[in-house]
Amino acid sequence: MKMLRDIDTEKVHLVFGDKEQIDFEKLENKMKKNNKVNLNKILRKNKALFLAYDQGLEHGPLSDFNDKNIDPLFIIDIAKNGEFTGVVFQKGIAEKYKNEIKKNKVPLIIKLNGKTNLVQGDPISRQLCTVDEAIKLDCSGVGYTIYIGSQHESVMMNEFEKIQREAHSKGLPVILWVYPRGRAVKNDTSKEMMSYAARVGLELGADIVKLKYGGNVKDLEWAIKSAGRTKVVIAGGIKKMEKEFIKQVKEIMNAGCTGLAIGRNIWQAKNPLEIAEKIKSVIWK
Ligand code: FBP
Repeated sequence: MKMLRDIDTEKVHLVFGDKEQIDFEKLENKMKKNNKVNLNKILRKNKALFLAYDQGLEHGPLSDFNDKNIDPLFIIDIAKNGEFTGVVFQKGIAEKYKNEIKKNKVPLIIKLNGKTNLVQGDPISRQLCTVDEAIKLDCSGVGYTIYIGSQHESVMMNEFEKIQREAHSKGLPVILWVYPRGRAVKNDTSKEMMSYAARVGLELGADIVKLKYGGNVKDLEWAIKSAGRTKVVIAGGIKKMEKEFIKQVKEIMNAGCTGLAIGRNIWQAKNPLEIAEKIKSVIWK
């Protein structure tokens, strides 16, 4: 048996006697090796606006939801009509509302880990969905949270390392929520903590790191520098007055962020599409 390599088409041929056939396994491995992470599906003109909706698991339905936004269909509708560059769901919602997500062509980002807020002490958030399951659900990216400063951070870092490797080998972008938390953390949005979180995103190989912003632009600029080639998006936090929120979006974008990954400030708003428009006009000005 002879092996021939066709450089131009990057195919690997096997020659049996005078019969030549393509070695599909080798071909697939080679393709995977060359696979570039595809961020295009979740970015528009290199900017992002993600609609986060994992709060049902993280906070419980009573604290965040009303009669409208408790329904995932309401969120899918906002994501579509508000032209968000991605919507973030846990796998349960992604599975149960698969048809509507597909029909509305909203780029799906599956959050691979999560936890409730019922457990006390240093937080730990374990993997609940695999990269392959997320791919089967037709996702365009995967997300994962690490609580740096928690005594359990190494467990999450280790889990994330495997996810990052697998996702990248399949061309899938990885968004890392990095939230400083636990007894060791005094102020989770201080300059030290924001930039540490950003740097963890870069060091662990995230394509995009999601941070909480404390309101000091200079600190954010340092955090963005610390993230190097990892893009930075900012979380929304609890619902704020619209004027105050838009002002913050301007600060965030002027500082050099790629965009936002927000939930409550959109789907708790009286008119979610109206505020989404205002945010978009800042991001894509
Ligand atoms: P919000 O814009 O609603 O703050 O959502 C961002 C987010 O990161 C969600 O993805 C997540 O559910 C939530 O915040 C977690 O917030 P916390 O851990 O601070 O309770």
